[in-house]
Amino acid sequence: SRSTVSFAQRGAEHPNPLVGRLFEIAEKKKTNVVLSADLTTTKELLTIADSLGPHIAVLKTHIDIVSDFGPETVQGLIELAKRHDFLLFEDRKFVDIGNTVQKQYKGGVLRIHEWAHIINASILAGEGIIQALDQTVRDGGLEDRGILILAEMTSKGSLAVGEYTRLSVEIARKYPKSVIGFVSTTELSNHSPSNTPTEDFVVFTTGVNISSKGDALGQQYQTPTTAMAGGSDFLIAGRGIYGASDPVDAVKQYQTAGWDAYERRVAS
Ligand code: 5BU
Repeated sequence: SRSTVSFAQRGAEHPNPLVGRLFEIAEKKKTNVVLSADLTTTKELLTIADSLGPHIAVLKTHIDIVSDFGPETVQGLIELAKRHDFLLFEDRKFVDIGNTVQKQYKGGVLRIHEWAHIINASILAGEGIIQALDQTVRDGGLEDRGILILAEMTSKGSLAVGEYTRLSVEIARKYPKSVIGFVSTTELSNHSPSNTPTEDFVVFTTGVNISSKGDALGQQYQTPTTAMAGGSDFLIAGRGIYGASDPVDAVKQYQTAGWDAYERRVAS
């Protein structure tokens, strides 16, 4: 299993430079927190990104919920990502046929490919979607771009289970240049380094909250500690952090809980 290997070592050994950078940021800042910044105005989004930036490795957006989205939104995110050294992850959940997702990824009003280091996609439509996004990643002229496959979801009654999850891994293996890992609750593939030295998928886990078990709309939570014990590498948390009365204090709690669990795991 790769989950007991240090981020520093995994980053150094990883063939994908974006993953190298991700692990480097995590080690440098001692954080594996991904802030799910589900704020709905540019000002709120940039304000929270600025104040919590020092404590996170990645900022996850739903850019289509920003009511006054414009060039300043993207410019602001890019500047803050540089200033505080975090990556940008647009949680767009691409799901359509290959030809359509290429246009949604590169073009439109959102131009996601220009600014988001990480995107995610579902394999509901079959392998063609990953093939299409992989093509854009490789031919797009930007080096640091990666895809996460949505292998599981945290909402109640999710259909992304069993065979679906297994096929997510199978497809991921075919696109090593662009697919960097999964959104899932566990380490789905644990080939030992001697087996396949290049296989090391990064696990991003949503549904993380220290003080709540879920919401009224089907979200189901676990804590940073249980997520890390289950094989997660990066913890995605939204309302538990930005919705707290003191978000800076909250993000520090998630940072400490996540990093302590990581260090225990690597030491074990
Ligand atoms: P929360 O406030 O921590 O519940 O926000 C969770 C975020 O992660 C939110 O942006 C969701 O859209 C996203 N999410 C999720 O909750 N569950 C999943 O399985 C996936 C994404 Br994939």
